[in-house]
Amino acid sequence: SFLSLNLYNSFQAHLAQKGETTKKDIKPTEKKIGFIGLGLMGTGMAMNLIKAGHKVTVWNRTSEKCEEFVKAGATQAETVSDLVASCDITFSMVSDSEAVRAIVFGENGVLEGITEGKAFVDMSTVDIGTVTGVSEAVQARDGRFMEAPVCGSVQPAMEGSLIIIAAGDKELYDECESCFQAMGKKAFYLSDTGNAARMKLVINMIIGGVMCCFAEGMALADKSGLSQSVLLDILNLGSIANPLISGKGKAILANKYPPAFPLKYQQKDLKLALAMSEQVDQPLPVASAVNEQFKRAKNMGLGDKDTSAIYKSLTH
Ligand code: NA7
Repeated sequence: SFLSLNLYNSFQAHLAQKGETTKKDIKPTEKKIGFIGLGLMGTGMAMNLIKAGHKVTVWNRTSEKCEEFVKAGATQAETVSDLVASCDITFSMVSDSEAVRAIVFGENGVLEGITEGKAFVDMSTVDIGTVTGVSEAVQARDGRFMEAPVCGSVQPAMEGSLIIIAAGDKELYDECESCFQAMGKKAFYLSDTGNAARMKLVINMIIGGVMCCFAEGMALADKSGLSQSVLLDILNLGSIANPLISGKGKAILANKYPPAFPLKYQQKDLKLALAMSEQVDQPLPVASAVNEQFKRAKNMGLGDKDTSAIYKSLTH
C-alpha cells in the first residue's frame, strides 16, 4: 500500500505540474461513503473521494493499508458489515468474483450490514452471475445495488480519470454523481444490472486481443532483424496510434513490466468474456487463442506483472 500511495502522490504531483490538479467544481455529497478494497485501483479511487471532500470510511482485508487513509481524513471500520451499516453508499473495488462474494456473503459481510435503503456499489470486474447474485441478495434485504466497473488502470485511478460504466438502480446512480466525478472523467448508465459487466468484458476482451497481437508484432519484428523502436515510431504516427500502443510499447522496449493492469486480471477478463459468449453462441476464435496465450503467460509466473508482459511469453 505504501507503494500504491507513493504512486498516488507522484501521479498527483505530475498532474500539478501540468496544471491539471483539483477538480474544483465537485460538490461532494453529504452522504456517508464507504470504500472496501485499497489495492492498486482502490487506493487512488478512495484517495480521490477523500480529496474531493467526501466523508469516507474505509475497510481493507489487510487492515494496515487503512492507516494512510485515516491520516488523510478517513474513518476505519472494523468489519465490512460495520462499514456498510454506518454508511449510506458503500463502494467496493476488490480483485475478482471470489473476492466480491467473500466480502458480500461472508461473515460480517456486506449483507449483514444492509438495511432498508442502504446502497452497495461494486466497481470490481466480475462475472455476470456474481453481479446478478449480489444484486438480488442486496435487494432481498431492501438494500439498493448498482454495478460500476471501470475502464482505465492504475494511472487513471490515481488521477481520477477513470471511465465508469454503471448499471442497476437509477436513483442510486444519480446519488453517486459527485463520487463518480471525483473518481472518473465520465460515467455511463446502461440500465439493467449485468449490462455494465457485459460491456466491461467486451472492452477488455478487445484490449487483450490488441495487446497480444501487438506483442506478437514486436516479437516478429525483433526476430526478423527489424528495429522495434522504428516499428513503434511508425505505429504511433499511423491509423492505430493509441495510448496502449505507445505506453505498452515503451514497456516492451525497456523490458520492464510494473503492473498497471496485472496480466492475471487480463486473463480473468478474457475467460469471463468467453463464458459470456457461450450464453449467446457468439464465436470468438481470436479471443479464445488470445486467452490460451495469457494462460500460458500466467503459468510462466507473469501474472503479477503488467499485461504487456505477454510479450515475454512470446519470446521465451
Ligand atoms: P489489487 O491491487 O490486487 O487489489 C485487490 C484488492 O482486493 C485488495 O484490497 C485485496 O485486499 C482485496 N481482496 C482480494 N481478495 C479478497 C478477499 N477474499 N476478501 C477481501 N478482500 C480481498 O487489485 P487492483 O486494485 O489492481 O484491481 C481491482 C479490480 O480492478 C479488479 O477487478 C480488476 O479487474 C480491475 P488485500 O489488500 O490483499 O488484503
